[in-house]
Amino acid sequence: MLTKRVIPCLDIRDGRIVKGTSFANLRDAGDPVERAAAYEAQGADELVVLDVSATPDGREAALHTVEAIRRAISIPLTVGGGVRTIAHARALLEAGADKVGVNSAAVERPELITEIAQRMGAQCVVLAIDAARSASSWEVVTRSGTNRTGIDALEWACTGVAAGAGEILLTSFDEDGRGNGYDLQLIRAISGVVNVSIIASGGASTATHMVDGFEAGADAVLAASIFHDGVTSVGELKEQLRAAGVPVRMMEVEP
Ligand code: 0VR
Repeated sequence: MLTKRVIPCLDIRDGRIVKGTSFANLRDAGDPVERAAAYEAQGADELVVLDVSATPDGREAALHTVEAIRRAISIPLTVGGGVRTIAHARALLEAGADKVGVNSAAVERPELITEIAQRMGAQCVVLAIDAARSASSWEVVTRSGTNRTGIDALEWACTGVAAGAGEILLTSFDEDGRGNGYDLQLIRAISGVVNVSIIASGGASTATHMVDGFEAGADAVLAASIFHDGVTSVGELKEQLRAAGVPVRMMEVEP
């Protein structure tokens, strides 16, 4: 069985880590480079960096942040936030990202997924789906949760994978930042309609939440708040996941 991945997420605005609840009420949560290096040392399998800057200047700063993070870590790095063109995706990959995440721009123009996959490989394309509960399913939300698209998240996942997405970063808008666990029904529903890896995101605060996420069909678990707030470390979580029978990569302990 493939090892399951634990992935910290750095939401970055103007060069600083920020964190909120359902993408709002953002508070400062530290220095990106320092936290990235700390998470790798704790045993993180990958890192996701999400640029949530609101201005073009912020976007420019994000490229420099990606370069600085790349110099500090050697684990796989996915970068998303505001990726709208091939040129932007290429700039992020040249700055050191291994994969790029696309959300809003892909919803508006699904061809973007195919364009990136064809030029850089499907393994580079992470389709970020932010999903909010609706009356009968889940709805895709874009632009940092401010735009409810009316698009069914399950249908969009299928469309995105058919267009060339190599992986899905699945964030529950409702559970983001609340620490009550992932939206397990959402993970179960999406994993039932696509055959690419799913990274669960939004709401995890304990190892049990992560075990539940894996059992619901996730191949990897992402978290932000619990790591930034020091609730636990990646290493402690992985010890608990291993004790629960989850195949995780454990750090070699120095002799
Ligand atoms: P927690 O582990 O619950 O803190 O959340 C993990 C993950 O959902 C968030 O780090 C991230 O996806 C939230 N996303 C966005 C945003 C945060 C602030 C502003 C915008 C966005 O557009 O996704």
